[in-house]
Order: sequence, then C-alpha cells, then structure tokens
Amino acid sequence: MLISLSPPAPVMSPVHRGEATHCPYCALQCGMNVSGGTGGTPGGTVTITPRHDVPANAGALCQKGWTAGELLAGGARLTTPLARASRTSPLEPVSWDEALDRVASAVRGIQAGHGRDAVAVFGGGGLTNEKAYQLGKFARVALGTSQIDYNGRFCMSSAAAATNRAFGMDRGLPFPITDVAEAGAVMLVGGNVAETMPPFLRHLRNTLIVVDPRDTRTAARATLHLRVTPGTDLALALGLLHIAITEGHADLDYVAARTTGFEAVRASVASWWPERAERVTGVPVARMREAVRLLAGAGTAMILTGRGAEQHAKGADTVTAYINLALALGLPGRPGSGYGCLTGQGNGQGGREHGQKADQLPGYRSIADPAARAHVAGVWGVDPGELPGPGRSAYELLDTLGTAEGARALLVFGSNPVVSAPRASHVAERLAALDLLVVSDFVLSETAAMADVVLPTTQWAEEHGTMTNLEGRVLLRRQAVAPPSGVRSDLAILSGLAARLGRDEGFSSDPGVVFDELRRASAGGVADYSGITYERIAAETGVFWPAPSKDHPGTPRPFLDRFPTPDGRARFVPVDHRPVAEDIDDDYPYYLTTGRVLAHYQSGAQTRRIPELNEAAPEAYVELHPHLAERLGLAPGDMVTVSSRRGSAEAVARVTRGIRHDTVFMPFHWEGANRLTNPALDPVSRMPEFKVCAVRVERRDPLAAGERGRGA
Ligand SMILES: Nc1nc2c(c(=O)[nH]1)N[C@H]1C(S)=C(S)[C@@H](COP(=O)(O)OP(=O)(O)OC[C@H]3O[C@@H](n4cnc5c(=O)[nH]c(N)nc54)[C@H](O)[C@@H]3O)O[C@H]1N2
Ligand SMILES: Nc1nc2c(c(=O)[nH]1)N[C@H]1C(S)=C(S)[C@@H](COP(=O)(O)OP(=O)(O)OC[C@H]3O[C@@H](n4cnc5c(=O)[nH]c(N)nc54)[C@H](O)[C@@H]3O)O[C@H]1N2
Ligand code: SF4
Ligand SMILES: [Mo]
Repeated sequence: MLISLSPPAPVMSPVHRGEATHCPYCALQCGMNVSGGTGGTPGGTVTITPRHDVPANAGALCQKGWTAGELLAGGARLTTPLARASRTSPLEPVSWDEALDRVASAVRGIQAGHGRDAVAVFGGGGLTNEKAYQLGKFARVALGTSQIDYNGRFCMSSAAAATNRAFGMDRGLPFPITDVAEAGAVMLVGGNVAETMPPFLRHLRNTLIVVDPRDTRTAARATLHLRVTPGTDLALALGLLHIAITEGHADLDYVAARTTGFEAVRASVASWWPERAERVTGVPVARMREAVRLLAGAGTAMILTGRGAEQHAKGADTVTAYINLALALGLPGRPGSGYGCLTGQGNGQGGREHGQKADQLPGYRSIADPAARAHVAGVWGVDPGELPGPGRSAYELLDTLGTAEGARALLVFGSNPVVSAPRASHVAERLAALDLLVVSDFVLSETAAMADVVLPTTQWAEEHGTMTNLEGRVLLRRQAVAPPSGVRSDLAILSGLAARLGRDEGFSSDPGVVFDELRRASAGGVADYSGITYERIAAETGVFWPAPSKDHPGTPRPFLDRFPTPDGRARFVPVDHRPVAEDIDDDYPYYLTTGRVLAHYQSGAQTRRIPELNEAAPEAYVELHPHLAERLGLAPGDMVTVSSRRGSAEAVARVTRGIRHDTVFMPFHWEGANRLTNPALDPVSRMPEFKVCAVRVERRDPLAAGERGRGA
C-alpha cells in the first residue's frame, strides 16, 4: 500500500493518485481520498471521493464531507500569526517569533505573579490523538498548570461517566459499527443521525425506536417514535425498566452470570409504574409497552444514546438508567446486542483518552491515581510530585477566567467557546477579562477574533496523525496536500512554546515521534495503544484499542467474555429521576432545546465559511409548532426574539408540526442559541444542561428589525 507515514512528509505537489484519509468533521470519520492538492497554492482545489474500504461509511459521504476541501485554500484561511498591541487595538500580522515570544513572555510574567494555575488550556475533541496527548503534557509539564479541560466535557462526559461506572471502560461503541446492522431492534435515545452522521443510517436495517421530542428525519424512519418531554428521559428509562421486569422480559440468567447490583435497581424502579412515567414524560403507556416488547422480542437489540439524552444536569444518571435497562434485557457483551453512545467529534473518542481532560492522564488514566502518575511521570522524565492534580471542568474553568480564583491567561486549541459554551455571553465576558487569550485555529473564529495572539495552524488534509472513531478504531489521518506557507502545525506551535518556556526536549513536532511516546504512556492503561503503529493501522484499515502489544489483534468487542471491572461483571447502579434544572413558568413558558442540522458543524466556524453549506442553512432559526405560532401571532419567516434568564437571541421563525406544543428548537451553529442555555452542571460529569431551559418567544421589535433589512 502506498502511504506516506510520519513525519510531516515533504510537499506532494500535486498529488496524483489521491491520499486515503478521513473526513475532518464528525466521529464517523468517513474514509475519503483527497487528490489534486496544489502544494498549498492559495486558490488550489482538491477532489474528494469516498473510500469503500472503511466500514463506517463504505462509499458514502454527507454534504459536509463532499465539500470539506473548500476550506483548505479559501480566502477564509488564516496564513499569518496575528497579535494586537493592546486589548483595544486591532489584530495585526506579526512574525512567528514575535507571536511565540510574546505568548511565552506573557505566560512567564503571569505565572510569576499569580502562580502556575493562572494559565489555563482549553482543548478539543477534533484534535488528533497526538495533539490531544501533547496538549495535556504541555499543560502539566511545560506550564505546570492543573487548569486544562476541553470541549468534550460538553459532549461525551455524561456517557463517559456512566459507562465507566457500569462497565469499567468508556468506549463509545464497544463493538464494530457493522454490528449495528445485526441488531433486530435498535433504540436510539436523543440522537438524530440522519442529520448528524447520515452514512450511519445504512447500519440501521431493522426495527428502529427513536426517543426525541421532535419529528426528526431520523424519527421519520422509525418503527416507533416516543416524543418525550425534554429532560425526562431518565423517567422514561425507569418506566421502561419497570415494564421489562414486571412483564417478565428481564434476562435473569444473564443478570446472575454477568452483573452485580440488580436487586437494588429492581427495588428502585418498583414505584415507576408506567402511568407515573407517562405523567412525567408525556409518552403514552401503550407506546412504552410497545418499545419494551420490540426490544425484548427482537432476539438481538441495542440501546444507543446521543446528546439529546446526555446533555443534561442529570445526563450521567440518565445514561446509567438506559444501561440498567440494557443489562436487565441481557444485551451488553452479546453479539449483535449491547449499549453504546454515539461519539460526536472527529476524535471525540481518542480526545477523551490521552490527557486533555482535567482529571486525566494518557491511556484513560486518572490523574489522582498514584500508580498512574508514577507511570506517566516516568515516560515524561519528571518527578511524579511535579505533576499537578485535577483541575476545573470546562464550564467552571471558563466561568472563573479573570476572577481572583480563576486563570488570567487561556490558550485555546480546537474550540470556539464564544459560540458553543453555555451562557455564552457570560463566557465572552470572562474571556474579555483575561490578561492573555491565545487561540490556535485555521480560521478567525469568534473566539479567535477576541484573542491577543492568533496562531494559524494546519488542518486535516495537511497533516499526519491518528484519530479514534466512534467504534474505538484508531485510524490514520494522512497528509494529502501541503499547507500554505506561513502556517504551522499545532505540534510545532507547542514545541516552539515549550522551548521558550525552558523545555527544549520532549515536545517533538513530529507526529510519529509523539505517537510512539503516546503508545508508551498509554501502556497498561484502559485505553492501551501500545501495540498500535502507523504501519499496522495502514495495513489493517484501523486497529481497535485496547491493543497492548504489536502481536495483539486489537479488541473490536471488549465485553464479550468479561467486563473490565475488578470482578469482570457489569454493575447495575440505582438512579432516580429529578426535574430539569430550570422548569417553565409564566415568565418563560416554553422549553428550548438545541441541536444540529446537516449542513453545519458545531459552532459553524468551519462550515459557515463554505458557500454551499451556507446556502443550505443560511441563518439562525427557531422551530415552533403552528399552535404556538398562532398564539404568538407569528408567520413563517418572521424574525423573533427568544429570551431566557441569561440573555436573548434573534432567529427566523420556522413553523413545523414536528415539535411538541411546549417546546422550541434552535440549532447552536450560530451565535445566539447559547446566550440562552443554562450552565447547570451534572454533579458527576460536569456536563451543562444544553438540551433544556425555559424561554420566552416574541415577535422581534420592528424598530430593531429595520437595521437588518428584514421588514417587520
Ligand atoms: N451536521 C452535524 N453533524 C454532527 C455535528 C454537527 O455539529 N453537525 N456534531 C457532531 C457532534 S460533536 C456530536 S456530539 C453529534 C451529536 O449528534 P446528535 O446527538 O444526533 O445531535 P443533536 O442534534 O445535538 O441531538 C440529537 C437530538 O436530541 C433531541 N433532543 C433534544 N432534547 C432532548 C431530550 O430531552 N431528550 C431526548 N431524548 N432527545 C432530545 C433533539 O431534538 C435532536 O434531534 O453530532 C456530530 N455530527
Ligand atoms: N446549545 C448547544 N451547545 C452545544 C451543543 C449542543 O448540542 N447545544 N453541543 C456541544 C458539543 S457536543 C460540542 S462537541 C461542542 C463543540 O463546540 P466547539 O468546541 O466550539 O467546536 P467547533 O465549532 O468544532 O470548534 C472547533 C474550532 O477549532 C478549529 N479547529 C478544528 N480542528 C482544529 C485543529 O486540529 N487544531 C486547531 N488548533 N483548531 C482546530 C475550528 O476551526 C473551530 O474554530 O459544542 C457544544 N455546545
Ligand atoms: S458523516 Fe461525518 S465523517 Fe462522514 S462525511 Fe459527514 S461529517 Fe464527515
Ligand atoms: Mo459533541
């Protein structure tokens, strides 16, 4: 096989055959060939074709994948470092030396005056494993700060907390994606894969049950759609488990052989009779019974959760309740069956394994575990006592910036929190209160636009590295085109900064060198990559972790024989329902829920700069039911103001029967939706309640509307 391996290969200009790589966006990591790169000449275009050898997409791509090349050479691209002379002066081009010197000297000054923790780092689940690993090491070793967390806290943290608790391992799908097609029935709770990973639909072949407050494109394909009230999935799961047990569907042999703790859970759901669950969730009893009957009668079945179930102040317990249901039905660890969560970001899985999370060290180790600290400190060549302890979670980190107890400098790699964090105007205020904000990005995102120093970086098709997809399969991202001159890789940026902070060694800019170190650091951990090499990934089209040695085949189905808990059994954990953090009332009478549409990715920093995607979804909107529109005197296309206790946002009204009367929906791809959202945090995972808060909806003030040229 013709591949270019480490390190950042010399310019291939132009590429004739095309390089086999993966999409820059979501966790499906669709395989694609990229050809026609023009060696970084601005204006050059590439051709993208889907790969057939990658099971996740098997020849398909979504609209975002097809158009992903647009951002490689477009005018939206940053190609020189930028800095401002003072907080109020504009960003101006500067040299790399000036930019990096400036960051290093400001960091040194701030740490000298205020301590090591005065400098914080914010990472992202789109970073390769190499970058995520290096960022965690950079924070702990070069900066010596405990203050590092990442956007995955807003994404996978509830599912991660629940799966660790139940199974002793957090691997999104603990089976290959092709197993999904083997399931006789799939229940998808709070996931809209038709918009968020369209090629996934090809793996949904049999009975589909969808739990979603909206009639999504995914729900339209379902055998059964449970239109749950936002924020009540936990009660629904308790009701379903109650029905499963009382109607004799619990697999007691499996429960006895492979689990612990069933009795306590059985007792805890005894009072969740179906009528009570119906009152809380709005889902009719008959539909709940039907769901249980379909799952239990299918022979093989899977329960999958998405962000709709997880992004709540009780997300970890909600996922636990669905795992309890899956365990009672005897699903996890059986072929064609199981529980899984659908990881979101491109490297949402690997990004949560190698140490950019506040409480974590590489290999999915705990930073509080003395043995883990000793091992990783050994690989890093430092004293374990020098490694800081756990820091603040993402929202708490952002919320305290520029305050007496929080950090005074922030370095952002791979996130746009001004748009994507909850209570975003408050977050923007905290960023504005910093002494130093540094952003590495390839476009001038809303967050980068606030920075004191902007570092222009390479992107997917211009670099090597590994990504771990939603199945836990480690993949190779190959360089297909040369970066424009003037940009540097994130690894080179970290290397340059580390050197200026007195760490000349241990921060290579070569992804191959970094991956080899990551392998050693992860050895013996839950997410053990020590047996994975670039060559193996290329030869085997991906390797499933854990792979503890080079001759280990990798682990597509880690739960088949035993669970990675001390006694080898999965754990039932009793949980109970609780109300949403902010319920509706007379002042704020509707639920707002938020999510995604096909054409845009996340904060939209990338996709809003791609003309074809922008045409498909040009502006912020709010979906509401015709009854609600009538009550508010709104027609489709009217501009409305949506307000919560935290702020307000403007959006175009879209009227649809496919939503509950009491609920409105806004995608968060534009600035606005997150000015409304509630940063109430899950006590275990520290996940914010993105998926439900109370809002008011009004026709937009016609005077204000005039300025935007949209008639009132
Ligand atoms: N097009 C596109 N695709 C993406 C992304 C993107 O930004 N755009 N992002 C990627 C990432 S990082 C992620 S995390 C995934 C997310 O993938 P999904 O989880 O599929 O995406 P969401 O749209 O956030 O939420 C899914 C559904 O949850 C529903 N929902 C809202 N509130 C509730 C509730 O209380 N209960 C239930 N049961 N459902 C509720 C919403 O109506 C929505 O249809 O997508 C990935 N793929
Ligand atoms: N209301 C609401 N808010 C949400 C959610 C929701 O459902 N509702 N979902 C949450 C979820 S699940 C997620 S994952 C977050 C995501 O939200 P963000 O963290 O803001 O994610 P992105 O928009 O992908 O931002 C990534 C930024 O990094 C840049 N970038 C991409 N790759 C790289 C790289 O390799 N290096 C560097 N240096 N930069 C890079 C991109 O250009 C972009 O500016 O949003 C969360 N916010
Ligand atoms: S589904 Fe995800 S990985 Fe596949 S092409 Fe679309 S955005 Fe890319
Ligand atoms: Mo996500």
